[in-house]
Amino acid sequence: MVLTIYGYVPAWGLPDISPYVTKAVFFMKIAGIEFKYQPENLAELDTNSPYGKLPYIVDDDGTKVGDSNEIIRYLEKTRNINLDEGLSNAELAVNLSFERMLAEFTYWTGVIQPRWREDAGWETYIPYIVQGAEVTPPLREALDAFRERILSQFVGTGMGRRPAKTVLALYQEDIDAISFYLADKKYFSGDKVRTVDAMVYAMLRHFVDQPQKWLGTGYVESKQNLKNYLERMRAEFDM
Ligand SMILES: N[C@@H](CCC(=O)N[C@@H](CS)C(=O)NCC(=O)O)C(=O)O
Repeated sequence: MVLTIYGYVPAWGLPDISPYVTKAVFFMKIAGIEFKYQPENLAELDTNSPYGKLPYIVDDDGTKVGDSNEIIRYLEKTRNINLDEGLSNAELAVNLSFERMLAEFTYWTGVIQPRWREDAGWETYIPYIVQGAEVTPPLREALDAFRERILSQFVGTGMGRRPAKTVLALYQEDIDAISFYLADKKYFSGDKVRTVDAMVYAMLRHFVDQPQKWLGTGYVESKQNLKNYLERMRAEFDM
């Protein structure tokens, strides 16, 4: 048996519609870890997943781990992997800050706003979520209930109460920061691929590849260094 990672569904040439699942998958690809991908039964998400969120993994000995960061820490320990070897504490601190910014802030502006808050974005999203299946009234009801679940979190963070233009400005500030920090480096943290690249690359790919058109569409692509970085990562790791 091989390690299994549970996600939603793949889409747009990405391993999963969730950036966190994508990040964990990208980490395993960069680190050369073998895994199997399995779509989760959403009706059982709260009971199956340690935190009621995706991703989670089940290792070949049955160990279950939830949360992309905990998964990475677990894999580092059990597979004796350290992509961050040689980085100073200051470099690690900067990487952690960008990681947290993308995961806990930019995610809401650049993923939740276009896909879940905006009605047109939601209608665009549905066929991908159901993978082309017929949307019967009960399925539509279940999808809309899941949308409400996500939107209540969005409002809970306060981001979902802000006007679209404010959300856009915050999104652009974060993208600017990533572009400035990357500068002309090969990878996000220097000349070697590091753990942080799994997150930076996963999130940027989601912002660029998602089909929902919104005010932020095209902003990442307006930065030549981010475009080069995406092309480099894609070519080098075939992901
Ligand atoms: N901190 C978690 C975040 C995971 C997360 O928020 N996943 C979203 C999908 S992108 C989710 O499963 N949401 C369902 C819910 O919150 O009800 C991680 O890094 O894995």
